[in-house]
Parts: sequence; C-alpha cells; structure tokens
Amino acid sequence: MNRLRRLATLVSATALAAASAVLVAPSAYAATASFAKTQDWGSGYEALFTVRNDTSSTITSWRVEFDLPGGSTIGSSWDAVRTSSGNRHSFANQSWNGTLGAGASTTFGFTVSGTGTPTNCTVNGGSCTGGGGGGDTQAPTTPGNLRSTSVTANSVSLAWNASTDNVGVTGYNIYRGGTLATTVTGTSGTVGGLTAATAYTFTVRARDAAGNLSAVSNQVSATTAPGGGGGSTPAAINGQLRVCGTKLCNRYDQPIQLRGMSTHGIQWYAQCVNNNSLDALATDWRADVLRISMYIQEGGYETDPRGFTDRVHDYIERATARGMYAIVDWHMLTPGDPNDNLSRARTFFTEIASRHKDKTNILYEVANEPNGVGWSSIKSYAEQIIPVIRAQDPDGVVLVGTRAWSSLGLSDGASETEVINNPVNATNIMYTFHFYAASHGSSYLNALSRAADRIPMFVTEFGTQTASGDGANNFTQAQAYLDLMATKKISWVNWNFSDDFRSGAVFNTGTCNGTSYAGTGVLKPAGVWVRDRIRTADDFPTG
Ligand code: IDC
Repeated sequence: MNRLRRLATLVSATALAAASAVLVAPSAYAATASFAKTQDWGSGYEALFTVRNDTSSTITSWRVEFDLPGGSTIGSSWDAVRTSSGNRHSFANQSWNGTLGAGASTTFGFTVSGTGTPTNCTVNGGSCTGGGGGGDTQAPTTPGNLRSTSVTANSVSLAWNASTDNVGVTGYNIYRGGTLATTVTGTSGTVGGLTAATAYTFTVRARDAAGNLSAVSNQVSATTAPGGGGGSTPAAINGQLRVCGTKLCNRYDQPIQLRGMSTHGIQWYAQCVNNNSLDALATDWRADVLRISMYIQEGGYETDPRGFTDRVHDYIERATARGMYAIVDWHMLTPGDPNDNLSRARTFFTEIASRHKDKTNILYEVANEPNGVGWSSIKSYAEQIIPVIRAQDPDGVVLVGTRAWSSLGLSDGASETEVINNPVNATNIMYTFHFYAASHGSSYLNALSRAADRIPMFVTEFGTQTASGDGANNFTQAQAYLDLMATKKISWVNWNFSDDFRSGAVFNTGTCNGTSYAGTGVLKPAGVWVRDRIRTADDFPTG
C-alpha cells in the first residue's frame, strides 16, 4: 500500500471511529484492540485495528491475535509484524509503535480476501475488549532483591531479579517514592534527574503481556553522590578515604582526623537512631562519622540476620544522606574469638560491601573487641574476612580489632609490639584501640601514642568513664587522650549515642521517646563534654 493510500485510510478510520463510536469497555488493567472495516468490496475488505493502552502506566509492546474463519485469508498488512499459523493471525508492534503511554493508542491495518471477520481476539494475552471475557488477570511474580548498583550525583542505577508470568513479562516499572519514574524491559535500569547528596527510595513492579502489574518489590534506599565539589559535608569534602603511611588520608592525599559517635547496640537502642537524632548529630554536633554498632550475640545479628542487615543498610543510607562517614561495626564481644562468627561475618560483609561499594563514605570494622584469644588468631581472622570485603569493595578502609578488647594487648599484659612485629597481611587497613578514661590511664595512653607512630590507629570506641560504660567521668584523663589524638590525627568515636541509663550514654533517659536531640538540654554530662569536642571546626585540607 502506498503512502497516500495509507494516509487516506488513517483519515477514514479516524472519521469512522468518531462517527460510529467503536467503543471498547474501559479496563483498569489491559490494553484493548478494536476492529473496524475501512473499505469493503464484497469479495474482500480492508481493516484497521486500534490498539489502546487503557492501563495507568506505559506499555512498551503489544501483540494482537485473532482467528479468521476458513476461506478468509490475509493479503497485505502494515504497521505491525505479522505471523500467521493456520487461521490464527498474530500482529506485533513494530519497533517504533510499541510504546504507548497511559491512554495512548496506535493502529495497524491489513486486507482480507474473503468475508470472515476476526474472532477470539486477544491483545497482550487478554481480551481485546478489555476486562471481561476471560482476559488474563494473573499478576506476574514480584521482582526480587531490588538493589542499587551504582549512584552518580544525579542518578541511581538499580537491578533486581526477574519476575515470571503465564503470559510473559513484558517489562518493569520503576517507582521513586511511589511515583512512576521510568519503565524498562530488562532487569536493571537507571533513574536520572536526581539531586546530589539526596536520599531516595525506589520500588519496582513487573508488567505482563496482559498489562497486569505484580506486587511491589522490596524498597531500596539510595543516596546520590555529592555534587561536583560543591558539598560541604565531611564526606563530600574528603571523599574516598585511604590509609597513607600511619594516617587516614582524604581524596587530596592529606591526613585527616574524623570525630563522631557510636550507636549503642542497635538491637537495644534503635529508637535513638532516627532522622531527628541524626540531624542533630550531623548539624548540631557536626559529627564526621557515625559508627553503626551491630552486636552479633546478645540478641543481635545471629537472631535475625536479614533484619539486622537491613537495619544497617538503612542506617548507612541515613548517615550518607547527611554527609557523614559510616563505620559498619561487627560488634563481636562474647564469644571473644572472632573466628567463631567468621561464617556469619562472610555473609554479612559480602552483602554490605556489595550494596555500598560505590559509596565513598563506608569503613568496615571487622571485629569490635576480640578477647580471650591471641593476636595470631585475630590476624588469621582478619586475613580471611578482608578479602571477602575487598572482592566487593576494593577501596574501602578496613578497621581491625586488637587483642584484649582492642587494647593492643595491654589488658592481657601484652603490648603493641605484637601487632607491629606481626601485622595483618593486607593494605589499606587500620588497627583499633578502645579506652575508657576512668579505667585506662597513662600506660594505655602511652601505648596508643607509641603504636600510632608505627601502625595506622583508629579509636573506634572510647568512654570518659570506666570500662563498664558507667560510673564517674574522668574528663581530665579523657582530655589527655583527645589532645594526643588531635596531635597525631588519630580519628575517634565516642561510646554511645543513646539514652541508656549509664553515664556513658550521652542522652538523658527518655530522650529517645521524643523528637528533640539538639543542644545540651537533653544531654548527660558526658554528652555535653563530648558534643563540645566534636563540634569544633574540622581541619580537612583540600590542597
Ligand atoms: C556495653 C553497654 C551495655 C551492655 C553491654 C553488653 O554499654 O549497655 O549491656 O555492652 O555487652 C565495650 C564494648 C561495648 C560495651 C562498652 C561499655 O565494646 O559493647 O557496651 N565497652 O561496657 N568495650 C569496653 C567498654
């Protein structure tokens, strides 16, 4: 058929549709296809099908099928790809007319030799007239394991596991905050047009050939990367960290010191980790880093691996959205041999590192406080878990606990030399030291000072009280540590950001039942003291 004839056909079809009101039942879930003769010469006719998307979301393909009675055959056809088998005829969209927005329509045409008209018409597997009459109503299975695979300053890429369906899955809808953002045909996609350093949530639904939508997938949060140099948060300024000699260096290869807070055990004090408290930590306290303390025992990870892993994902996103670094603390404590939880650690860190590998603000703390176990066992554990993390996230800094509750061995009567003489066989790692100022006096301080001149040290936990996290504060001794750590640029994190009754929990009891976390009115003395020391100006060289 020549172009003029086709144009004339289209015009007459439009007129015909308007005049005789070729109506189809509106359908909430399907495309529809309506048949109309556009010319009839007795021994044959020319016809046009109008395919309309009656769903509320875009479809990216369509296929109309129908029977013609024996004796009626199709001659030529246009604007669709035809395949015929016996008296069943199938018309699929061309590459250029498969995508139909909500409410949009398109046409295809053909000529028939004979007088028979289409019966048993389906479009995308459902009835051509929409809802009634046996259209497919079975929804595809829900897409699984939705995850963010990478972020830029203005886009988030996602991937998920495929859905299945009886009439075939034709594509997926990606929703941002519940609103349709884009549609794709494969099991991955990118949402663009986003704002830098902003947290978003995404879900996905599968579409089938009949236009049915699956249930909503798991929700994933992702935070866009900081904008090009414009950010002023600690994570935006410093970017990906790496160990340089004995120091922690920023993206300008300049040594920096991070200062911040550790959560309490997230199995007990999740109520203290919320948007209000984290806003206060980032903007009122001006913290650089949040340590996410996930116990393994004592009601922690081992009781609900999925739930605790998801909680850590969530806290990472919230820290990221506020421009803070996030230390993922594998808070093993009892039993004290980290090897006892090695297989759990493999599972956990594989998922955490794989999900967050494209972020530049994650540090991995692989063993909170080994105890009752020698340095060689800790070193062996570290040399097994570090490659697990590196396989996913090659450039994340890893923090390794030391003997006797991360005292560099001192609380077992040993010293830092056991680490210096027999370091972990890995790069881009630091060793941790924990102190409680009312329990750990100058011999501990001196060991930290000596060690920091030889190996990279990070104080991932300290308190101003006794090692119980309770009792009287010794601010004088604590200040001596802080002075040392400022001089040597040793990063530090204080225990703990909760309203536990003990003196080392910064908030007054009951604070986490409310919504106010800023200022000093909600703080115990240790909280007032440490907030004052976190919120002083950072020294982050960018030259
Ligand atoms: C303490 C908590 C306390 C909890 C206890 C359970 O303050 O509420 O009942 O753990 O094990 C550490 C540990 C850290 C301790 C903290 C204070 O890493 O888990 O928290 N501490 O005792 N090492 C030295 C002190």
